[in-house]
Amino acid sequence: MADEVAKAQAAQAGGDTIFAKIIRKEIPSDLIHEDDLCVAFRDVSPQAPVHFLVVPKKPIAQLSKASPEDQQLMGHLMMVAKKCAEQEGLGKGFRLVVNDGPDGAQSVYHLHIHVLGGRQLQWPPG
Ligand code: TR5
Repeated sequence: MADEVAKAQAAQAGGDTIFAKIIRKEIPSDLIHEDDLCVAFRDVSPQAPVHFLVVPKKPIAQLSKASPEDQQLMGHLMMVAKKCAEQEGLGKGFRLVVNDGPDGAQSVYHLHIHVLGGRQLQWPPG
């Protein structure tokens, strides 16, 4: 089993996460964007030449737990992903990924959008 999938299956939902600590600047990250609602920082284990995460400051555990009041925030995250992708030179295209729950191989239970690019990505994913 791939490392990431094993990690995801062992992950527990709930509680303070590593991303909350990054948002509070208790641990360092390679930050590429911050505003009132979200941050974007480079993934510590990049799966493509460019791989960063867009993370809401609101601690929503996973997409399936988002509520109707989060609708605008969800749109904001997508627009920040697009803006940062432009800044990172991903003019030829990129991919957004949101892993949700054990079957989705989610390992950190603080909602985040992966943005991957800088090489030809394959389809379908595993
Ligand atoms: O599997 P999901 O979708 O939950 O993605 C979690 C992502 O967080 C993975 O791609 C990890 O590589 C990434 N990650 C994990 C940590 C971390 C990080 N990205 C940046 N900085 C990190 N720190 C400081 N610590 C981590 N444990």
